[in-house]
Amino acid sequence: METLLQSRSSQCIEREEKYNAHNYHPLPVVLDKGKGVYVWDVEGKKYFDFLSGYSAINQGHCHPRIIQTLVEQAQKLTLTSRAFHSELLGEYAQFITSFFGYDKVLPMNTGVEGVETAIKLARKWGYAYKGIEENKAVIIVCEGNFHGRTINVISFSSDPDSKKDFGPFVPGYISIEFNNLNELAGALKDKNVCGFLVEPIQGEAGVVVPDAGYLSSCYAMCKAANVLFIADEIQTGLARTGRMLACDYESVKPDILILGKALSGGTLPVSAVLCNDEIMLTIKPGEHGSTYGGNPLACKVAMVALQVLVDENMAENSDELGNYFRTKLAALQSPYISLIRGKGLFNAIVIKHSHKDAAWTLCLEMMKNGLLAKPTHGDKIRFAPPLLITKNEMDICIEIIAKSLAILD
Ligand code: IF1
Repeated sequence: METLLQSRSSQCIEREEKYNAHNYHPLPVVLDKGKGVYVWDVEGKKYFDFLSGYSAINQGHCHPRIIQTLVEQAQKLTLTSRAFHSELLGEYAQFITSFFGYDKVLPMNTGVEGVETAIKLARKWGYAYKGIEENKAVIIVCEGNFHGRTINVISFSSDPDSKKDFGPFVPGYISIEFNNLNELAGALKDKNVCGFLVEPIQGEAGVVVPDAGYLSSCYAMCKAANVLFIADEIQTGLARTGRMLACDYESVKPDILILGKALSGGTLPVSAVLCNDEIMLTIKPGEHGSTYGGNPLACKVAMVALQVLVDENMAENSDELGNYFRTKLAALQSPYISLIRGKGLFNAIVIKHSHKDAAWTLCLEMMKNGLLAKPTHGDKIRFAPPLLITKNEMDICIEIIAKSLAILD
């Protein structure tokens, strides 16, 4: 029976291989259901989800309040386009701008659309308020960044896999080392610089946490150079790192804040760019937009997704359980874990082993033992469960990780 049942997963994988692009290399697990911190595969096997849709499912799979809101609104009005007003857009815009303390929001859909929008706003602002010569605006970015996969955004990626053979690329970016204030100081000397775009913690690079004080120093240096500090909190934001925003750890208020992923609780693509009027009003009617941006369904869902984070104290839980997780993981004293790093429930380990695919092997073993996580950039494994995980559940997960490490012996 087990063999027969297993064929269902392999049939699903075969069909996907045949008809779907091969732009990912997923773990060999086929998911069918999700609830809270758990997912089930097509054979009914249960797993802890330690990826959370790359931090899009901070509120947990199929959160009841979010799903109820989604279903109710979906039966009323889903899309008007921005050719007409919808009552929900104004309600949402007021809600989210007051939630984060900005004058205005520009609603988009995917995270990379949010990043593109922020880049457009920074350039517009640079020409209008900094007197930068037209088509000369420059934005400083960090090596190791991940901000999405459009041609413009991969133009400033330092990851060869993200950009090889996708050229030609878009000019107007200076790349500096992340967590290096001297390099930022040097780049800020360029009078054509209008913005500094940074992830407060670099996610895809393997949850790279900068030195304490780095963000606040960057912010101060940008202010002194009349340059916009642009925070990509698409992955680090929305309680993932133990604060509502990772920038909150240093009381930095970005000039432009970019949100995505968990802004919908993992139900549909919703992103948002927040800033004050001087910057936001540089974009005039007809100069930017998207078919689905600010649609009523997204507005309604995003408000409840944000409210759930607050009502269920998810930032506090992320902070507490994140510390607990790193402490318990370190206590294993595994010879195969050379580094544990992260903030809140945004963590990663670096695997030390003679086999180059050891991280993948460990992830396959954890999958067999009921926990789903995936390597990033070869030797790092990201651990990012939904933020409602309990201490008891975390204890079970630590045991699964400890037991699975034996595969590397
Ligand atoms: C993939 C990881 C990658 C992001 C930050 C913008 C975006 C992302 C900080 C773009 C998206 C996703 C994309 C997905 C895998 C995942 C990811 F870092 F989260 F692990 F790729 F690096 N800024 N991250 O993390 O948002 O347009 O995707 O909504 O492309 O493989 P998006």
